[in-house]
Amino acid sequence: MKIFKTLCVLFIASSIFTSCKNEEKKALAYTDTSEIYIKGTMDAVLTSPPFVPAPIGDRTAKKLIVNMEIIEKEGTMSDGVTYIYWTFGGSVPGSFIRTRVGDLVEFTLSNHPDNKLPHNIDMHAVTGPGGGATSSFVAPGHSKTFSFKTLNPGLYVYHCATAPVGMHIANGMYGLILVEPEGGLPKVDKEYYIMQGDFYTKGDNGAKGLQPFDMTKAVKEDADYVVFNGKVGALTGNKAITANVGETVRLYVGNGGPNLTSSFHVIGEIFDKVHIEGGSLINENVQTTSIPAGGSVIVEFKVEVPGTFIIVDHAIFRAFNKGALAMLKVSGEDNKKLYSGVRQEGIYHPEGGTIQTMPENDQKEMVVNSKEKPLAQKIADGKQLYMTTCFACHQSEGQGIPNAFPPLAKSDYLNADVKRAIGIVLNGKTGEITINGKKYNSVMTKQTLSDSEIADVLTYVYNSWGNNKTNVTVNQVKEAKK
Ligand code: HEC
Ligand SMILES: [Cu+2]
Repeated sequence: MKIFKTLCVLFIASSIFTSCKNEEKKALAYTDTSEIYIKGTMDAVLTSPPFVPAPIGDRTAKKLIVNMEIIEKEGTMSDGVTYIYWTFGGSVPGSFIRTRVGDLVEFTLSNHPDNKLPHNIDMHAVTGPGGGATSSFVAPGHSKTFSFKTLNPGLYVYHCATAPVGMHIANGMYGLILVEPEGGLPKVDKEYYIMQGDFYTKGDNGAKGLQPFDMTKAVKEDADYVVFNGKVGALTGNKAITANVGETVRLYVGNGGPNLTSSFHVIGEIFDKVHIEGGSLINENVQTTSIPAGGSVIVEFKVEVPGTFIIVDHAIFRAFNKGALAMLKVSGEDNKKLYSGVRQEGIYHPEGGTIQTMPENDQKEMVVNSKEKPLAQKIADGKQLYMTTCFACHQSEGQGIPNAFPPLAKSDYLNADVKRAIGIVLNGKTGEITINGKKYNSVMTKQTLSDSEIADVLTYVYNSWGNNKTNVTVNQVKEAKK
């Protein structure tokens, strides 16, 4: 070390200085964190998801007082579906705890007197038996205090570890505790807290009413709901997380399980940095990152273009059929250099094996000259299109997916206004709409279809599944464009 320092001094004026400094920083990380000196006491600010407390910045290590209350309460799993959640701090996931390495955390766990069961907490950030579980086991109407020193920086899961452990976790008893390194994590513009969990209910996905926990399904790992932040739609529509073009977003992402590993992915973004497994190793330029049950990850990415970015578990049926779907809404100016939007429409002729491009003007002329196809032909062509373009969201019988994609079958919204329906396929749709008495607040992307294709697909939809048999003409589509 001494020789090293001397070298640094020798080269102080040269560019090598920076690399010496980096070496010293690295050396710091290896100092014995159990020896970090504590200066003063402070109360920890805890936040409920998707928010996180303020960064620690350059504050010194302190005695950090954390008070956590366990609350058992009924909440909403999905539209018309309720569930008795067991929570740390009243939310699923539980309150976010933010500390720095070397803090002495004095942790008090209180079990609300109205609760029915004893609970405890196992924090993966704790070095000690049971991660605190043995010292924190607490009956309703009681509280327990224990303390621990944070020795390793990283993002850690905490959870209840009272028997049957799986059941306590399955009911929502998990959250995240962040231990920042000396000096804090690098500054970013937006930080959010997201945690995945799998849920097991007596009734299958969508079955209404208060749904009790199903132990048999949990043992089989046959989840009815896989969700972010405790419920279907916790982070969609007007509850989406937000950022502005040019900002860097950092997500603290956990996976409470109890069973499933998450294939965490943001559609239309690439993670610039991933703290693998919530630790110190940073990977770069990652599409999908794996989060084990009882594990975490920190991802960072700059948002360059505006739009709605869908956050999913890329085990994709979980996203579109079980609820593992959230949204990040980015506002700001378009950047056509980075992302063009639709530049040209083409018609694909499988027989010819070529993609023929069709500039907008030519298309109009062709449409003017072409006669309206016979109804049966339109329905047949429209069905083909439906099965490749619309089917993924609105489903094969137009039945949609509850809370995600509205039905087209017997849709009062569809049948009330043809022009509006054409507009939706032409331009996409976002914002709250009510279909057959149910509210949807989601995103339908603009569909890349020609005028005659839109006429065909809508004619097929209107002539199927009990709809009002409207024959949508190419001229109506052209009218709607004006
Ligand atoms: C990526 C998923 C997705 C695809 C693909 C998609 N839609 Fe939609 N669609 C939606 C969503 C989500 C809404 C509701 C938007 C909102 O909440 O504002 C919607 C709404 C609608 C509505 C109005 C509401 C209703 O149920 O009557 C119509 C009509 C519709 N879509 C037709 C189509 C047609 C026709 C196609 C294929 C050409 C299609 N959609 C493709 C997701 C999709
Ligand atoms: Cu518990």
